[in-house]
Amino acid sequence: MNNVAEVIQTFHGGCPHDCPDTCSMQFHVKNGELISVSGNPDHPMTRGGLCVKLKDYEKRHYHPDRLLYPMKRVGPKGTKQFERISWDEALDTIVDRWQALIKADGPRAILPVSYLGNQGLVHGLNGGDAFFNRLGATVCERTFCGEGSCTAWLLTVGPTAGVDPESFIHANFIVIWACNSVSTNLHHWHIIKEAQKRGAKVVVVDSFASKTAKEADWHIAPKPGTDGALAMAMMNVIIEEGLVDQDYVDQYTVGYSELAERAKACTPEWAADITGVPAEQIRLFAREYATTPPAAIRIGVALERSYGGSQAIRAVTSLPALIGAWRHVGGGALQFPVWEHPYKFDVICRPDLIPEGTPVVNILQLGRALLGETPLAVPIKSIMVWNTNPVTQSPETDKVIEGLKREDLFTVVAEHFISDTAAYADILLPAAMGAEQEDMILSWGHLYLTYNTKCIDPPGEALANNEIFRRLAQRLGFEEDNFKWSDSECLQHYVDWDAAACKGIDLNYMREHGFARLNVGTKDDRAPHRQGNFPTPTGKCMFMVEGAKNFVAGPFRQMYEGFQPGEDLDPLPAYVPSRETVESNGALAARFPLNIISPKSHGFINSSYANMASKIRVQGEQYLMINPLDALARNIEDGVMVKTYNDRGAFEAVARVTTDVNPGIVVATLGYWRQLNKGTVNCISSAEYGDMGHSNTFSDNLVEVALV
Ligand SMILES: Nc1nc2c(c(=O)[nH]1)N[C@H]1C(S)=C(S)[C@@H](COP(=O)(O)OP(=O)(O)OC[C@H]3O[C@@H](n4cnc5c(=O)[nH]c(N)nc54)[C@H](O)[C@@H]3O)O[C@H]1N2
Ligand SMILES: Nc1nc2c(c(=O)[nH]1)N[C@H]1C(S)=C(S)[C@@H](COP(=O)(O)OP(=O)(O)OC[C@H]3O[C@@H](n4cnc5c(=O)[nH]c(N)nc54)[C@H](O)[C@@H]3O)O[C@H]1N2
Ligand code: SF4
Ligand SMILES: [Mo]
Repeated sequence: MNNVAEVIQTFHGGCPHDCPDTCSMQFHVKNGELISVSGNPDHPMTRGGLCVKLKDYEKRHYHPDRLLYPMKRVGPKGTKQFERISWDEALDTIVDRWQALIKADGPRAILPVSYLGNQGLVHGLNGGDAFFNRLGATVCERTFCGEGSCTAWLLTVGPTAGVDPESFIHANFIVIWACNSVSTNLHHWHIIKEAQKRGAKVVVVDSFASKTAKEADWHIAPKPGTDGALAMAMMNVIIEEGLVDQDYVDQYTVGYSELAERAKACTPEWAADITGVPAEQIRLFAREYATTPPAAIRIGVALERSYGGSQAIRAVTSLPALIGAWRHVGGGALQFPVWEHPYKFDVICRPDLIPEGTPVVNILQLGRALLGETPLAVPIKSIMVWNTNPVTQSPETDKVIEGLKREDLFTVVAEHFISDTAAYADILLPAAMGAEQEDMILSWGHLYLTYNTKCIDPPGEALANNEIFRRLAQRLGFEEDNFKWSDSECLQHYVDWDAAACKGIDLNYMREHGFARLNVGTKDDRAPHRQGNFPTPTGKCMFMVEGAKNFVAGPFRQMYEGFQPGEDLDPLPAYVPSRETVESNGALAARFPLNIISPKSHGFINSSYANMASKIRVQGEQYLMINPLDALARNIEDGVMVKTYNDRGAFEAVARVTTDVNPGIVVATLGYWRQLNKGTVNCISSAEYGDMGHSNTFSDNLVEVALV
C-alpha cells in the first residue's frame, strides 16, 4: 500500500502573473488535487520562496467564488445576475452575434481587450491576438505598462537586457529608481539586500517613503514626474566636475557634445526648484554615483507614469554610459531583460494577419472608444475581454463603466472570477488557472526560461484560454495552423529554440528541469557593453537620436509600428514637466491641489487577489496616505473615511495621516475591487498619453481630498 508521502507528486510550475520575478514554482499534487505550492529551491532568483500573494496559490485554484461554468446574463448589466449555460450555447451565441455584426458593420465593430493577467506564451499572449487579427477585428493597443519606458530604452541603448539582475550582487552603488522592489520585485530585492550587507550603498529614488525606500541607505524623494530634472542635473554635475569617462564616451556614444550643451543649464539649483530635492543632495548623489563603481540602476516601471516620463527614462538610461558604468560586471542599467529572450512574437500574435488600415483602440482609452468619443469609422459593438480587468485598471473608470452598460454592446469575458469587468458581461466564460494548463511563462525580469506543467484538471467546465480560442476558430472555419496546434505544439513554435541563447535547451529540457538560464553570459562575467556593442543602429549608446519619430515599443506587443502618426521626438533627453501640477496648470491646481500617485499594492497583483479576504488582511482596506499638514488643513484625522476626487470621478478610502508622504502628494495603492469599495483609484486618473510610446500617465493627476 502507498503511504501518504508516496502519493504526493511534485511538478514544475511557473508563476503566470505579471510580475518581473516569474518564479519557478513547485506544484504539490495529491489524488488529482493541488494541495500546496512552493518556490523552486534550485532557481537562483526564486530561491525556494514565493511572495505573500502566491504562497497559498492552491487556495485561489479552489476558491469558492471561482467561475466554473459558462454563463449568460439574465439581469441588468453590472448586477451580476447570470445563469449557467453549456459551452455549446455560449460559443454558438458568440459566433452568431459576431457573424451578424460582421455582416452588418464589418469585423472592426469587434474589439479584443486583453493584457498580461496571464503571462504564458500560450494562454497569455497567444490565441487571442492571432484569432482577432484573423477575424479582422479592431486592434487593441496595450500600453498599460512600460511602453514609454521601452521606447526610451530602445532609442538610447537598443534591445539589450542591460545588467543582469543577478549581477547586482557585484555592484557597490545601487540606485532603485521608482521601483518598490520589496513589494513588486521581491526576488531581486534579496540580491540587493545581499549586496547591501556586503557594503554596497542602496539609494531609492521614490516620490514617497515606500517599503523599499525605508530599507535603503538613502531615500531621495523628487516630486512625481520630476525625475527628468534630477537626472539632467546629475549629468550637469558629472560633466562640470570632470567625472565623465571620456574614453568610454568618445568610443561608444553618440551626441555627447550636444548632451553636454543641453545639461549646462540644468544646474542642481535649477533641479532643486523643480524636484524639491536640495541642490547639495543632488550634487552628492551625482558624485557618489559617478565614483563608486560598479554602479547599477534599476529602472522601475513607475518612472514612465507622467507626461515627461519617457524623456526622464532617456536621461536616466544615458547616465551609465556617461560614467563608463557599463565597463564593469554589475554596472549599467536594468530595464526589462526580456529583450534577450528568444520568443517569436510574430508567430505568437500573427500581426501579418491584420488587414491593412485596421483601426486601433488603446486600452487606456477604452472608455472613450466605447462612448464614441474616439473617432472610429466603425463604432465598437462587441468586446471580448480576457487576462485583464479594465474597470479597475484602465483610467477614466466612470467612462469605462458607462460604456460597458451600453445595451447595444455585446460583451464576452473569460475569467477566473466575476471581476468588476466580468460583472458587465453578456456571456461569461470560465478560464483555467496556473496548474491546470501547460505553458511557458514570459519573463520580463530575469534571464531564465520558465516551464509550467499541467498537473491537475480544471474544476467544473473551465477551459484554458487557448482552448477557448481554438474552439471559436474552429467554429469560424479558420484554417491557419496556429489555430490547430496543441499547447505543446504552440510551445515548439513560439520559442526560437535554435537561437544562440537557447543552446543546449529544448522543450524536453524545460519539462525536466522547469527552468533554464539563457546562454547570455553568467552573473559573474556578463558586461555586455564593456566595449560598446549596443544593439542600436550605430552600435553606440545614443545620447542623441536625430530624426526620431514617436513609436510604441513594448516587448509584449503586436507590431504597432505603422499604425502611428509618429510625431517628431526631441533628439536629446530632457526634463519635460507633467501635465497636472501646481506649476504646470495653476487653474486646475486651484481646484485640485494634490498630486496623487497610485503604485502597486503589496498584497495584490494588480487587481488579482484583491477579492480574497486573506490578501485584503495583508494589504488593509482601501486607504489614502496624506501628509499631516494637508490633513490638518482639511480636518482629516487618521482613520476617517475620505473622498478623493477631481473632474473625472471620485473614490472613498480610509485616511492614513503620515509623514511618509510629503505635503502636496497623496498616495492610494492600486488593485482594490470596485464591488467591495466605493470607487477605486482609477476613477480619478487621466487617459491622456505620456510623451512617448502612448504610455500611461498614472502619476500625473491632480485631486482634492475631503471628509466623506
Ligand atoms: N492607477 C494605476 N493604474 C494602473 C497601474 C498603476 O500603477 N496605477 N498599473 C498599470 C499596469 S503597470 C498594469 S500591468 C495594468 C494591469 O492591469 P490588468 O492586466 O488588468 O491586471 P489585473 O487587474 O490583475 O487583471 C487581470 C485579470 O485577468 C484574469 N486572469 C488571470 N489569468 C487568467 C487566465 O489564464 N485566463 C483568463 N481568461 N483570465 C485570467 C484575472 O483574474 C484578472 O481579473 O494596470 C495598469 N493600471
Ligand atoms: N505586490 C505587487 N507586485 C507587483 C504588482 C502588483 O500589483 N503588486 N504589479 C506588477 C506590475 S504589472 C508591474 S508593472 C510592476 C511595477 O513595479 P514598480 O515599478 O515597483 O511599480 P509601483 O509599485 O507602481 O511604483 C514603484 C514606486 O514608484 C513610485 N513613483 C510613482 N511615480 C513616481 C515618479 O514620478 N517618480 C518617482 N521617483 N517615483 C515614483 C511609487 O511611489 C512607488 O513606490 O510590479 C509588478 N509586481
Ligand atoms: S507574483 Fe511575482 S514574486 Fe509572487 S510568486 Fe509570482 S512571480 Fe514570484
Ligand atoms: Mo505592469
